[in-house]
Amino acid sequence: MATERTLSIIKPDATKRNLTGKINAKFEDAGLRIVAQKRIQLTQDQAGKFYAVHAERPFFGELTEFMASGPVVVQVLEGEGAIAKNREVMGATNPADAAPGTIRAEFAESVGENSVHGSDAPDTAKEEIAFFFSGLELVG
Ligand code: DAT
Ligand code: MG
Repeated sequence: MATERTLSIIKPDATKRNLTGKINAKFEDAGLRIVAQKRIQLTQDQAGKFYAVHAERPFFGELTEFMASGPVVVQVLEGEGAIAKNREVMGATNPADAAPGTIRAEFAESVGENSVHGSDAPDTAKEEIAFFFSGLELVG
């Protein structure tokens, strides 16, 4: 499998509870390398642009309000099959369905406040990395 990069976000519920280090340890233990990382505050409008694919969903307002409710840590993870591996380490969207040991099983509070985002495919990973990081911030 090829080396890939994927976009990860540590969401406001997790940054508020000071879980950035514990979540990063899960990534590193799984063989993912954090090759770019920054802590930022999104506006609801920016969160809406990032999650535009969900604009018609009934939870869109709740989702964008939550994503703007506090700081997030956006990061690029790199490794063999990083996109799928990250989704595995994250666990299912709803923490009630997430496998034991996954980030969402251990830390998520609800389906909405579920601690992490991860890109779901090579095309979205590329778009989502470019949404947050410039070429200068991405060393080889
Ligand atoms: P994922 O984050 O696992 O890729 P998704 O892309 O289906 O899940 O949805 C994006 C985010 O939207 C998800 O992390 C939390 C929120 N969300 C999804 N389904 C929801 C629901 N039924 N109620 C509230 N928020 C929801
Ligand atoms: Mg998704």
